[in-house]
Amino acid sequence: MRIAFLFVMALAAALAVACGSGVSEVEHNAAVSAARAAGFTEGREAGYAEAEARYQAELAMMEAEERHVGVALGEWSLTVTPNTVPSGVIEFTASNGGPEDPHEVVIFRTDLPIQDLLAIAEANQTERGFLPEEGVPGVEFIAEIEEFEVGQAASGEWLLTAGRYVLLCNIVDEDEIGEDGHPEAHFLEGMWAEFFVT
Ligand SMILES: [Cu+2]
Repeated sequence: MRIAFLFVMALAAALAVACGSGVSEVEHNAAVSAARAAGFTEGREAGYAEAEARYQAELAMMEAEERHVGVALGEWSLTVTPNTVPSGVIEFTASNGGPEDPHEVVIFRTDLPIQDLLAIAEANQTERGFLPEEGVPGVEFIAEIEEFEVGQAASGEWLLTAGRYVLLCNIVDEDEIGEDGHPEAHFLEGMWAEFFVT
């Protein structure tokens, strides 16, 4: 009787050892399932939050008041006022203060420092002083107010998202040769300004 009892205890202990890994495997599987469920919920909520944020941003833009920005052009300067506005539809009104040359306003979106942009324009083999409007890594052409005469104003409005922009006059005048022996390039002469959308 005592021997039988010991045998049963031994069997129970053996079963407990055998089941030990079995139990932990069940627990492990449950933990994996729980983690998957949590991850799925989290992922779905993250996806939803992202879509919601996008929708709210679009709504904000549609409801946003139109921003008005002035761009004063001269030889050789380009001044943007104000130079920081919230994202939305932004109307740029440029005025050419002369005294002689027509000007244009090209809007680029870029994080490159001005010195880099000037160097790229200066190294342009096709047209020295012209910043290429495509094909430059990190520089995205956004929009342009076409060339217009002294004493005139011209405008354009675009929906701009948050970021850093550079406004510049990209005219290279082949008929005017500067003191350096090169055609006059308005960008290289100093017609540029940074512009920020928040
Ligand atoms: Cu110009």
